[in-house]
Amino acid sequence: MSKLKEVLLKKIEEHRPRTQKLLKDHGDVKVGEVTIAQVIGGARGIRSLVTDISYLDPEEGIRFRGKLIPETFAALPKGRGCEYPYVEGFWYFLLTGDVPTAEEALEVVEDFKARRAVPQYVIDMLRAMPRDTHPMTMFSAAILAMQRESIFAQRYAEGMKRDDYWDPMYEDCTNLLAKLPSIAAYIYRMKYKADVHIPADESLDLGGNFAHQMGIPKPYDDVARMYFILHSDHESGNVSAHATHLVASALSDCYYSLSGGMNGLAGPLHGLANQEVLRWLMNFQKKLDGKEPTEELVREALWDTLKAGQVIPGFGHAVLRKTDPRYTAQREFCLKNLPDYPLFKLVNMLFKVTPDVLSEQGKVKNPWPNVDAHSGVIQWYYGLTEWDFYTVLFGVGRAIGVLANITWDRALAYPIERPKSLTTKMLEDIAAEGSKA
Ligand code: CMX
Repeated sequence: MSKLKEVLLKKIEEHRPRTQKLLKDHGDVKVGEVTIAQVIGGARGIRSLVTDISYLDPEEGIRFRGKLIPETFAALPKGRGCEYPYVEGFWYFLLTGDVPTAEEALEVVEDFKARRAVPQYVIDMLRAMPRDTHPMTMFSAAILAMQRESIFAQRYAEGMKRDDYWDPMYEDCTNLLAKLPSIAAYIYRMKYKADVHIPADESLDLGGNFAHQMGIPKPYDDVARMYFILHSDHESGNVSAHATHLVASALSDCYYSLSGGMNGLAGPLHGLANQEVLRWLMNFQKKLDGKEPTEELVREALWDTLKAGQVIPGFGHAVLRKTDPRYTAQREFCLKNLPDYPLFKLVNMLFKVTPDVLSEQGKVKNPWPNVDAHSGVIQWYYGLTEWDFYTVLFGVGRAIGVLANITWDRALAYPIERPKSLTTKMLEDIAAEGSKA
């Protein structure tokens, strides 16, 4: 058994009694109350999910296993000459809560390399799809196509003890995660780079090999590591995490589950917002017709978007009430590496103007930028200008978090999800009772 699996098993065995005790001794204790606004309003704020892998505080932003983004970047082992940690070491960290040593992280790097090869039938299937298919559709289809590889599904069919579920789930999740960057790079080069492909380089870690297979030189390897880690996890209630967890709760394997999660990520209110930001910026530049952008012109364009009944992509959040630290981390990268880049300056102008405009409109609970407001700028700078690919990058990153989570779902035997519905008439009756009281 690998070191990572040994540590994970120990953590699972230590954790199980905590969940069992909560259920057995305190199952009736109330966690909160639910209002009609929450029932109609997308379950916003209802506390009904458990994860120890990340926690999102509205003011402070995300913590991965208790660590803020800068603390995470600082703590994890990095390759020689790299500024950002190994994604594989981050996987170890998310799964176990322990910061791996360089040696432990490198063991995972080697394990991922051994699992990296993409089956030929996945390539054949991608090639059979019309080339104008959205890259997220291709990505999700590729994940689903590999379901026949599932060790969990096989072992379940053979009859396996519940306590053992986590093991084949871990194997499936690791197999799948190790292949995702190569699948993404294949889709990218097939669609946008004249169908010319670059074989994997066995000497490289996940981030390094992704940059290599994309055909983008250094420091894009570090950009990839930063990007995948930043997008990995945002606790469990966001659409991609929740969808993955929901599908997995039926004991569907990780191929079915992650494909479901990716389909949610592909929505414009979620992960697709990063491509929408670029579309907005490019339309704006086109309207400028060579004129220098000014704050006044940005303000006008923002109001045009709002008046047309559209959202400003990259701004607002269901939980956060401050600027997203994932935005700030990317901004800091830009300040260091591309401070004078015109697109970065334009994004800065949006950062300055949009919160005022959204506050003036008076609808949003959070007028500040989220992660998607910034991601396109860095990609564009390094030559990745095909913005409809951006959500696939988000997807590779998001997979790290959600696959770690569903491995733990199996370890703690979380049951099938099944919230209860009400009819509108029932809500009206509850409302009438509430008004009387
Ligand atoms: N532009 C215009 N209007 C916005 C807005 C924005 N950026 N953000 C929220 N609103 C509107 C909502 O549509 C809602 O309007 P209605 O009352 O008419 O329905 C109102 O403000 C209140 O919404 P909220 O409670 O502040 O936000 P929600 O929790 O409902 O939605 C989110 C959150 C992210 C979907 C929303 O802010 C949004 O649509 N943002 C733009 C798209 C985006 O950037 N999505 C990516 C989020 C991060 C990610 O998941 O990747």
